[in-house]
Formats: sequence, C-alpha cells, structure tokens
Amino acid sequence: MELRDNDETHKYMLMRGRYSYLRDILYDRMTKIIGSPNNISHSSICAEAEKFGPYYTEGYWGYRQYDVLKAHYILLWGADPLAANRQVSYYSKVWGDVVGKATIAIVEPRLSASAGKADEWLPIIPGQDGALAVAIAHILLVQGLWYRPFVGDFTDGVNRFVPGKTVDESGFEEIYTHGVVRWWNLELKDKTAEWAADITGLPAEQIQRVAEGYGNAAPHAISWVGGGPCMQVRGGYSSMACHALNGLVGAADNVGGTLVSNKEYTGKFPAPDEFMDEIAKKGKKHEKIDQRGRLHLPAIKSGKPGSGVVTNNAADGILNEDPYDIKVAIGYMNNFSFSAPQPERWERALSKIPFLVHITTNASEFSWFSDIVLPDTHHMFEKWGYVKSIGNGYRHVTLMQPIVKNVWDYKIDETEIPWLIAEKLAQKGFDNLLRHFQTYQDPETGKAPADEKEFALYALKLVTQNLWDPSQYKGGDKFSGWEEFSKIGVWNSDPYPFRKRWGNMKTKTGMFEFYSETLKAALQSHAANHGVTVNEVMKATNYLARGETAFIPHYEEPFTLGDEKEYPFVHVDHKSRLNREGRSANCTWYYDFKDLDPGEELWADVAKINPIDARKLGIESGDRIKITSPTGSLICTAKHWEGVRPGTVAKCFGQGHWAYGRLASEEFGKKPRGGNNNDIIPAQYEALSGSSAYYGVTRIKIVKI
Ligand SMILES: Nc1nc2c(c(=O)[nH]1)N[C@H]1C(S)=C(S)[C@@H](COP(=O)(O)OP(=O)(O)OC[C@H]3O[C@@H](n4cnc5c(=O)[nH]c(N)nc54)[C@H](O)[C@@H]3O)O[C@H]1N2
Ligand SMILES: Nc1nc2c(c(=O)[nH]1)N[C@H]1C(S)=C(S)[C@@H](COP(=O)(O)OP(=O)(O)OC[C@H]3O[C@@H](n4cnc5c(=O)[nH]c(N)nc54)[C@H](O)[C@@H]3O)O[C@H]1N2
Ligand SMILES: [Mo]
Repeated sequence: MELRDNDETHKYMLMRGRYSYLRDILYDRMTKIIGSPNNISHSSICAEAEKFGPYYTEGYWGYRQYDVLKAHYILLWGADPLAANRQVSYYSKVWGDVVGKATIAIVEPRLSASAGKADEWLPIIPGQDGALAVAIAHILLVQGLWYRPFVGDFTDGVNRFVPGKTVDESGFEEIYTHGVVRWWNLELKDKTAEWAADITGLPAEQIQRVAEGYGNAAPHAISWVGGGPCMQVRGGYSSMACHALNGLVGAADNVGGTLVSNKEYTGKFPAPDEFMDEIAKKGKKHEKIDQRGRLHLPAIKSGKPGSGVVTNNAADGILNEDPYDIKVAIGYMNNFSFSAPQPERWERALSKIPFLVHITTNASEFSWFSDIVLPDTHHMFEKWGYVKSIGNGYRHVTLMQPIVKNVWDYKIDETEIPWLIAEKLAQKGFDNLLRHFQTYQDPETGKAPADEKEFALYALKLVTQNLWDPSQYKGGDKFSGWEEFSKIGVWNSDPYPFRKRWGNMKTKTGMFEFYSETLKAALQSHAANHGVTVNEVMKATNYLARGETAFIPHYEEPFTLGDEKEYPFVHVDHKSRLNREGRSANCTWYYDFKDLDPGEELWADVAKINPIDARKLGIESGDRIKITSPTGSLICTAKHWEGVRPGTVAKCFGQGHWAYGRLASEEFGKKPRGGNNNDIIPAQYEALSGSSAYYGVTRIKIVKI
C-alpha cells in the first residue's frame, strides 16, 4: 500500500523458482495488477540457452522429446538421460531396448551414467562442442549423407560439397530447409575431422566414425542437445550447431527423431488489463530489474529483444539500484542465494531489500534473508495445480491434488496466498486484485470463489476446462466431467503427428533454417533498438562472429575465465541422479546412495580429478582440498577418477548448503556440508538468451588443505 501511495509499485518484485502451471496467478496477474514489471522467473539459471538452437533453426522455443525407440543413432551432447535431463523415468525405462537397437554416442567431458553404457564416449574438451558439431555437418555433406527428402539436392545430382571449395547456391534445390549451401560456404567447408580433432581433443577417426554412423542412420538419427554445450558464454551458437544436425539428417519432427511437444488445450487465466488502474499501468512501464534488453543483454527469446529473463543479473540490478531500488519482494519455490552462480551477490542483494518474503516448505539460504517466511504446502501432496510433460511422443497434463491433510497451518503458494493478500489489500482500500480473482468462477456452477480454498480449486478447474468438460472437447483423452478427470488425474494427448511441421515451422521462412533469417531479424531488431550494427551487438555480447556468420550455426572458441597458469583446470559442473536441483541435500538417501553417480562416494562431496593430474599435485583420494576460481572458492574432498580428461575436474552440484536443515549443513546457519559449486562459478551470461553460464566458464586451481 505504501508503494501505491508513493507511485512506486515498480519497486515490488516477484521471484519464481519451480512452479506449477497455476503460476501466472502469483507471477503474472498479481504483479501486473499491483503495477510492477518485475516478475522474475528462474528460467535463465535453468536451461534457456538450450532452447536457442531449436528456436533459431526450427522456430521452437522449448524442450524437445526424442523418439528413441525408433532411432538408429542417438548422438547426445552434455545430456545424461539415465540420470538427469528430462523424463529420466521414461528414458530409463526404455533405454535397455534403445541400447540394443541404436548406436549411442555421448559427447561429454565426464563419463556420465549414460556414457558408461554408450557405444561411443567422446570426452570433449569443455566448450568445444561447436567445433565437433560443424565438423560432423561438414562430413555429412562431403560424404553425401544428408537426407534428400528433407534437405533437397543438387539439381544435377552431383555432390559439389568438396572440402575447401565454395559452392554455387543456385545449383542446389532445397525442400524443407533454408540456406544449406550458404552455411557450407560461410562456415562448414574447411571444418574437417582433422581440424576439429585438435580443437576438441578427440581423435579424427572417432569424429569421422561418429559422423558417418550418424549420417548413415538418417533420418532416424537424433542429435539430442542438453544444457552442457549451451549453458556457456558462447553456447547459443553451439546450441544451434548441435541442433542443426537434426535438420541435415531429416530427424526434426520425424519418426526416430527429435520432436517438439504435442498440443494440449489448457487455457489462460482471465486478462488483468481492466483491473490495472493508472498507478499500475504507469508502474508496469518501468524497465525490469534484470536489465534485459540492454545492448549487452539482448535476451531474444522467441525472436523478441528483451523478452527473455536474465535471472542472475537481477541481483546486480538490486545491488546497484539500476534502474532503481527494490523495496518489497516475494520469492517462492526458489533459492537464488544457493542455486545461482556467485550467490554471494544474492546474499548482499537480498539483505538490501527492506521487506522480503519467502514462500517455502523449508528453511533455505533464501529464507535466511527474508523478513517473513510463509510456509507452503508441499507441491506433491498438498497442493492444487497441474504440470505438463512430454518424452514418449505424448503430452501429459497431470493434476496435483491435496491427497493428505495439512499437518500445520500453511497455504498454497500460487493460489491461496495471493488470494489472502488480495483480501488484505481490499481491506486496506485496494480491491482490484480481489475483484480480479473473483472472476475465476467455477465452470461447473458459475459460482465466484468466496475464500482461498475455493479460489485454488476454481482456478484449476477453469484453466483445465477444455480437458475435462465434454462440451469443450478439443482432442486427446475424453472425460465425462471434472469428477472423472480429478479421479484419473492425468490427461494424455493424441499421438505425435510426425512431419506435420515440415515446411510449416515457425521460422521466418517456414523452413528449417541453416541460415537463420529468424535470428537475423531478431539481432537486427535489437541492434536497431540501440542504434548500432549487428557486429556491435556481437561484440557487446562477447561473441566473436562478425558479418553473416552471426546468422548461422558456427564454432566459437569457449569463453573461459581464469589464467591457465594460475588456474590449470577447467571445472565441469553436473547434476546427480539424486538431485532435485538444489533441493535434495537434507535427505539421508542423498548421501546413502550417492555412488549411483559414476565416480561419486557415499557421504562425501568429491572433486573428481584425473589421476595423472592428481599425482602431479601430490593429492590422494580422500584428501581435503580447496578449489578456487577467479570469483570464489569451496572446500571438498579429492577423488582420483579416470572418468574425466586430464586438465578438467568434475564436481557435482547439490551440496554446500549452509542453511537448509540439520543434515544439509554440518552446522545449520554456519558450516555447510560439502561445497556449493556456484561459489566457484562466475556470474557470466550467454547474453542472447540471458542464460547463466555453468559450463566451460571457469578455470580453477586446487590445493590440499
Ligand atoms: N536427476 C536429476 N534430473 C534432473 C534435474 C535434477 O536436479 N536431477 N533437474 C532437471 C532440470 S531443472 C533441468 S534444467 C535438466 C537439465 O538437464 P541437462 O540439460 O541434461 O543438464 P545437466 O544434467 O545439468 O548437466 C549438464 C551435462 O553437461 C555436461 N557438460 C559439462 N560441460 C560440458 C561441455 O563443455 N560440453 C558437453 N558436451 N557437456 C558438458 C555435464 O557433465 C553434465 O552431464 O535436468 C532435469 N533433470
Ligand atoms: N552449479 C549449478 N547450479 C545450478 C544447477 C546446476 O546444475 N549446477 N541447476 C540449475 C537449474 S537447472 C535450476 S532449474 C535451478 C533451480 O534453482 P531454484 O529455482 O532456485 O530452485 P531450488 O534450488 O531447487 O530451490 C527451490 C526452493 O524452494 C523451496 N521449496 C521446496 N519445495 C517447495 C514447495 O513445494 N513449495 C514451495 N513454495 N517451496 C518449495 C525450498 O526453499 C528450495 O530451496 O538451479 C540451477 N543451479
Ligand atoms: Mo532447470
């Protein structure tokens, strides 16, 4: 109310970590009606850069699913589907069959769980994925292994892709792709296996073998791009280069290939506009606290400059009061002061906010800085909501329902709490939010919600109505009504409509773009916003590409902080099979089963060092060590392990909590158990998507303590 009185509603901020799809009530509608532009999600500390490649080649900003049971070759980049990535449950279930049917090649600096069971492990030097990807593309073209029904062919059928030679564009007729010859001329023609071997640290024969195996399997040849190559300072173009292989072999949208998500028919909440008064409208117009859209932070999600979040940079926005100070903030289901690189900045930023609220199930490093902690229901057993998933060629919309009675007095974060806040605001003279929420009527009875409990249920029924109301039926499973839907708990889509997007992709040309007109338009629009050239945008965002190369998938050498002499190793960050992001460390099973992850030890937090390197340092397994990067340090245990290449050190993310419960820290509030990787990861960005860089981003040194 004070913010409203002083015309400062923009100084209110909402931070979102994980969520259900009732999120827009708290995240979007409440923030807008209060009058702030500052709804900041966690997306860009998650995996936004991974979506960059698929978007700027085939017009899809989202996670893919993979038709693994029909694939003949699966090439995985920094994704470990038996342990992390998405739908571990489904892929683990079918992987036994997949291993028998398909050749599996894993590009990973670390011997992951999936690499341990693969036909090929390509232990690449961190950040050099782009080089391998363009070399594979080069080989596919030179050997004539591209998939002609998708890409097209030379009009006379003679393959003119000869190493080192440019090709006349007019002699090639493309079908469902755009710019293959230009891509060859601008980037691929000299990128031989031998060229890539030096850069990637992989044998040329292996590169050749994998490329040929992959090409011979076309179109049932998946290039599966995980966060590893993408969540890097120059990872946007690696994301494009790795994903573009799917275009060359015709695997995009195809049987045994890489798929987008199936259609689902959930709806949107009522629009907030008529409940936004003059104060709110004015407040919302301010620049966002994460500074997205500035010259060095294009965040061109879905083609639009400044449309993606730059989560981790919000800490700097708050700290520097740039563009202004934040006075009131709510965070829910997030823990940025642990989970974001250089969390020490968040500690200072959160300390600076005069009134901070955390909605959480348990104390965390974020709660530590909060003035008020609002206890939430547990999302798995106590909350109304829904989630969406893909993986096996179907879309599933799954209901989250209260299945146990609350033990204590706590409220649902995304529905009940905003309702209760709306009631209080109304009592204090501002009823716009409550009036807005009252329009979320029960679709069955037309009744407006009278309290927070009814609101939570009606909101869910409202946005899922198309799934359960037979009179609104649009496809997939059919139900007789809410009662049946809530009993069954999940709606399944129709099967995947293969090849429906061929010639019909959401790119500028409708084609799979090897020369991305879509990216060109986005970069030009960002450049125009700032009155500069695209080359200047490339420079400001730390990319090396100039001219036309900015519009194609291409290799860029990684941007890694730290002088090689002082910091001899590159850090390789990864998740545990047992991680739920940063949330598992207070569970005994996390430590009791930790050796499920290759190279890990029970009840320890180990840095996995190649024995060749460890011996040189005089470090033995079990030694306590301090790892230091240019921006911080942590303490953990050393482990000799041949599953990392010399010159790299792999350490799992997840431990190092200092305020997350009795077990997660050695002494709550004081001494962490293990070390938090983010303490050594610098706050750096893949600026085109706004993503935080985790991989290939820092060098480290190790000393025995
Ligand atoms: N078990 C488990 N599964 C999860 C999660 C979890 O916490 N635990 N979280 C879920 C969430 S929120 C997300 S966003 C996804 C993320 O899933 P993924 O995008 O698959 O990414 P991560 O598992 O974080 O790991 C990145 C991988 O890249 C590798 N890597 C590191 N550097 C490089 C490099 O330079 N090149 C290459 N090629 N690889 C590199 C690491 O070894 C690691 O295996 O996972 C989801 N699934
Ligand atoms: N170094 C490194 N850093 C990483 C990653 C990595 O692989 N390596 N992974 C990144 C990824 S992919 C992601 S998605 C982010 C995740 O980062 P965040 O979005 O910050 O999420 P978490 O760290 O999982 O913390 C969520 C917090 O929500 C609270 N909580 C738990 N359950 C509930 C609930 O049911 N309701 C509510 N309201 N609150 C709850 C707890 O306080 C918990 O700490 O971390 C990123 N950080
Ligand atoms: Mo994530």
